[in-house]
Amino acid sequence: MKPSNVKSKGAVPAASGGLLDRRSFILSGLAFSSALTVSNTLASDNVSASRIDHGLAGWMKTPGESDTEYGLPSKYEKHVKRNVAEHTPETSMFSIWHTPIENQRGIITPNGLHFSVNHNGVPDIDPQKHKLMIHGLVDKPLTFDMESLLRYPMVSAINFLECAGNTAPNAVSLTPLDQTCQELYGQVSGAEWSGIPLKHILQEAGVKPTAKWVIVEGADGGSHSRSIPVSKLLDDAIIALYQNGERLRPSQGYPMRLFVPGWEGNANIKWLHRLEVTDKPAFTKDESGLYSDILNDGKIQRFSFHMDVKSVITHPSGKQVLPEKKGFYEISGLAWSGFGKIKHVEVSADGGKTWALAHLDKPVLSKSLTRFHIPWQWNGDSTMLLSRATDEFGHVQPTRSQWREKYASYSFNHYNAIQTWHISNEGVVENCYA
Ligand SMILES: Nc1nc2c(c(=O)[nH]1)N[C@H]1C(S)=C(S)[C@@H](COP(=O)(O)O)O[C@H]1N2
Ligand SMILES: [Mo]
Repeated sequence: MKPSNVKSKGAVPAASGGLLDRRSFILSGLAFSSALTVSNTLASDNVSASRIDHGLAGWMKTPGESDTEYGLPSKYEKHVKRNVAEHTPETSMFSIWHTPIENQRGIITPNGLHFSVNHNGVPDIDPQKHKLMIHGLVDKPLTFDMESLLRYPMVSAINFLECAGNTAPNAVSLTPLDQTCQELYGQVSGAEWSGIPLKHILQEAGVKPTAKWVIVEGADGGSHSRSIPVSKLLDDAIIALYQNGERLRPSQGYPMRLFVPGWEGNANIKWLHRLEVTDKPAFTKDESGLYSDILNDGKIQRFSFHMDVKSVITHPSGKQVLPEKKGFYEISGLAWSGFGKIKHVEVSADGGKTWALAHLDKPVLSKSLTRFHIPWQWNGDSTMLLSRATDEFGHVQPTRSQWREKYASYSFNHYNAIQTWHISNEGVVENCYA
């Protein structure tokens, strides 16, 4: 039976456009399956051995290969890979690599697919020779090597990381670019980050009462650096040493990085080597240049640390083609907020006229990707799919025009407007402004 033949008898509509109430959908016991039916001949008992053998694939008849020391994805999954942004070719020192989020399920991005933004290339750091120092407005300047850091108590949390420039094409392009979810939204990833709470290090060094800021510097040639308020470092910031259970990948800052949950990617200094405690921000090139946001009235928003509430439907999404011209699909996507937890996600299948609440997968964690789903019976007409997230503090995603009103026309950071995917009656999914 094809998925389009879902018996949606008993499933209650959740909004117009074919969105179904997920609970009633599951309870209605719809035995939908896209699997091939097992032929009666093969399944029956008195079938001859040779006929069964005929149906067996080669890998069922011989022992397999030996395993490897460090596992890799199946060779059949080679198409699932990061891509590098067109305007930052991989040969350049400044490069942006996107996570293929339309291939991801759940809320954790595999380490090899974590997005990456490198302003000065990826340094090759020998952990034996790498040092972290803290100095400035402290009682006791300190230097740590890897061995001493690895002995500190550690914490872990699942958090998203998003570049302030994620989805910039939709912020600045006057017409919607026909791009994939990876190209438009691939500068966000989710991981479990483990490391040492910054507060332990600051307490040990003894922060002077006049200290308000810390200038955090990376060991990449170019000394990427940002000023971070002491209050954030005492709150939930960590020196991350592990990412999804293994030591950080070089492109994520091996052997250590600053991780400031919910704050713009740029502030999460990779290849961390220096913390200078001060009473004022340094206005480094990396915070006064690309990462100050120009508002519509020409004023500049100097520090915009939090990543605002945002969501995107990943299934289906840009440049995909729905395999059946009408029928059942499960809409799924990701939502996140740099302020805290996602409270709810609404989905529209009629261009924003009516909305239904999507189901949120557990756990719904603070400052983490949150996976949402909603069943959809598509009638085959062209339509528009939208998602709109609200966080626990009541922040709601703006429309694109509301977002545009706030910022100068060439401003592209912190774009978090509602995404619209247009579905043609041929099932082609395309980025669209609505
Ligand atoms: N030292 C250093 N830290 C850095 C950068 C950099 O170029 N150098 N890039 C920043 C930017 S712009 C982002 S979005 C995040 C990306 O982190 P990721 O590469 O682990 O995804 O790292 C930030 N930290
Ligand atoms: Mo970034």
